[in-house]
Amino acid sequence: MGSDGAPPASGPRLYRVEADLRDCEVEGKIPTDLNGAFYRVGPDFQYPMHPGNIPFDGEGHVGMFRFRNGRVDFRSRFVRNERWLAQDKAGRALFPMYRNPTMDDPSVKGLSRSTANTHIINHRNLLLALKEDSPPDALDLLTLETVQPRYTFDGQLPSETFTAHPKVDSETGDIIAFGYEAKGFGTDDVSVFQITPAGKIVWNAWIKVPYVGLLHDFAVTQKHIVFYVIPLAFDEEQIKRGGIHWSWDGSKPTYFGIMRRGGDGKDIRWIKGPTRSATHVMGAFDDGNRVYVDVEMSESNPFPFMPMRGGEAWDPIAGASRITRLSVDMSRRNPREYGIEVMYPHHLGALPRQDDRYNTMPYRYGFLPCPDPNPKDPSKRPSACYARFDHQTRKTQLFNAGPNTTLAECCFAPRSKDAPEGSGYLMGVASRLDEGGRADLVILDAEHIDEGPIATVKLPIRIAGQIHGWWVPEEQLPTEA
Ligand code: V55
Ligand code: FE
Repeated sequence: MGSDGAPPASGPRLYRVEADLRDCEVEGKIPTDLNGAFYRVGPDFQYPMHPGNIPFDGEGHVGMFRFRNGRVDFRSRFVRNERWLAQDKAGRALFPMYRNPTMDDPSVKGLSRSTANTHIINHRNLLLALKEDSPPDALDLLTLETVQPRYTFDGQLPSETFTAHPKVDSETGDIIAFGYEAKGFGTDDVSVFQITPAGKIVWNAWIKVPYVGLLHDFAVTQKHIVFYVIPLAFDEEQIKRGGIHWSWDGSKPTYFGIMRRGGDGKDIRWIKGPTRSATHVMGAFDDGNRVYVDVEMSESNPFPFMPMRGGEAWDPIAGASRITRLSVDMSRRNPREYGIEVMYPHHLGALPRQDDRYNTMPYRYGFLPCPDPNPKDPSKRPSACYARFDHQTRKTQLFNAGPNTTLAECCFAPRSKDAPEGSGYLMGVASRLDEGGRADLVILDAEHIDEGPIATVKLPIRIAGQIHGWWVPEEQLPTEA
């Protein structure tokens, strides 16, 4: 997870502050063509973290920056799903270990284990809060009240789970999504499906993975679907010992799996590759017979809190990721390997984004939070930056958030529905460590991020940490007075 929202070094173990702020203070000027809402979600523990548990298991806390005519309101709420409500009633944690149901309190049998803490998207008139081990929870887009916990698309959801990284088809607006461990805990079944904007599931295929690993994100192009199986693998022994779901098994290869969209999944080709980690996709596209998938890639376990299966120490250098272009020549009947090209060797970072209107298409611009690649004073901790990459020229632009600040993932908002790629705003939450983690939402011109913020929304408080965020333009929000 991003290191934003850092708690102070001392004080209570929990934060949990739900907020409502009208007409927030702004430095600079909110552009009048920025209308809609920026949603974000991240883990915020409801009860103190159980020993041995990890930050990825905190309860989902959703934040909304609502932009209207140059003004902005902020609201945040916990997702009041089955888990949160049961724990609230009991007054204690009932799901003490990340994705380990053997540790659950017996009273919660049959309830959804979802924390809903990873990603958030709008669908029809709902906001779906996502955790990849469970179905979504549906919230009201404006009040952030949980209106339909365990949302199954009116019973159509073919999988027991739903990814945190659905994609939106650039042509149809359909959602392409999948569930892994789709037939239950630890199963090697993956269900892939397509949902229309009206909420009808119009395509579903089933595949099996070579081994059960963290299948956090995937890539969708106009013709293909690509999975990437990494050695953060299901660890049955560790689970029996009361530990978390995954450990890093450095003896395992990666598998790059490609299938055609619209088929039955039997055509999937698994291509073996070197031991690597890749958790997030920046963008993916077809070009002739080649399929390209741009990911954040590291040589080993990127998460210090995920155990190493061999007991070795976590390695921060091998765990650092870079934007890396993977590609496969699909004109060969049996591709034996996939291409690996590190695109920007000097920029280390995770949580890449693009202009999401290009989810399935050739794209030119990508964005990434990264430490300053050229710090002026190398003896100090490098400042947090956002980088903007132009894949056509391979040139980069940098926004530097200044000292003692962390930056959450950024999110792109187009200037208008039909604006050219990358024309619009890039926003993200900066946490000021010298001010107890107080939050600023920084708004940049996405074509000139090096010019600094156009506007900064100054919150008076720290807000919950963020994993991912999502922009919803005004025309996709319900009308309100
Ligand atoms: C990620 C985050 C998760 C998780 C699995 O960034 C992978 C990746 C916040 O939870 O459960
Ligand atoms: Fe993610």
